[in-house]
Amino acid sequence: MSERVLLASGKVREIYALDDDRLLLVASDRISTFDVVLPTPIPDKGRVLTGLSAFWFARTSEIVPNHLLDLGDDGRSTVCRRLEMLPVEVVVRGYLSGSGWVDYRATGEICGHVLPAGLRESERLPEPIVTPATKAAEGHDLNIDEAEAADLCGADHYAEAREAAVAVYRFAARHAEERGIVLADTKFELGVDRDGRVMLADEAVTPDSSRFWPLDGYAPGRPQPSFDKQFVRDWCLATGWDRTYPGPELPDDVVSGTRARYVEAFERLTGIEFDRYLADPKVVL
Ligand code: PZK
Repeated sequence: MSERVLLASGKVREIYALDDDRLLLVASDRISTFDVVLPTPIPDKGRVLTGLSAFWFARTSEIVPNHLLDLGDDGRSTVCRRLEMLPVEVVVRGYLSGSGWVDYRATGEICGHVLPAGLRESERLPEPIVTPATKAAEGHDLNIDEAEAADLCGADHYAEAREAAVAVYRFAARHAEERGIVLADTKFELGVDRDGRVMLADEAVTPDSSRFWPLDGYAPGRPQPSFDKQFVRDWCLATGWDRTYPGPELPDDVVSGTRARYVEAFERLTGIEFDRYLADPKVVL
């Protein structure tokens, strides 16, 4: 008997308190593009993201402990340890894209990291870099440098968090590349338990917290297509949508094509048939 008390609601998921020590995270099938949640869900998207997170948590627990306690039979909910969350998101970037590319082009730096001159959009960086961000008022992320992140988290907690994040990124990026997916960057959220242990929380290395690019056709010098959302983005923009609320309803072929891309990402990365996950989610653990 666990009463669920809604703690927070994100764009595409909810988080409930079960008791003082445990939370329930539930991933919906909602999809956002250009920061707008669309009116049409993508069936099983929440299950794909939940299964991928659980897969990575299970395979990286020797690198860094994590908040995962149990995976629900519905495939979209997880029971997690309740932590004191660090007030920064820890983004690890292995490639030059998004706000990193914007900042690099303007200044030659990203979050205080001075990079070699002449890098192209989407190019692989000499080494992965950590670019922390804070949640600004309107839900938008504000990039900060690592000294500010250390001030906000405490130097020891930040140092542990960033080392864990880089190690998990390296593990996941290598695994993904062997399966035909470039893990361009990924955002981690970490927290601290009662005993002061830094742990990975939230979701881990999903398409919603990362940039996944198809390795086939990867070429620096231009933006790369998103492994999961490119059909949705292309279709939405082709309608003439101005990227403000509300977004357009998606036609069936865009929904089914996008679902297929999420399922393909799950199957390539986990090596597990998605139907097996639906029958018994714990196969990813
Ligand atoms: C926590 N969020 C963000 C996630 C939302 C909002 N293990 C944890 N302990 C304490 N707090 C959190 C977590 C985790 N994960 C995460 N907010 C609080 C978030 C999902 C849906 F609406």
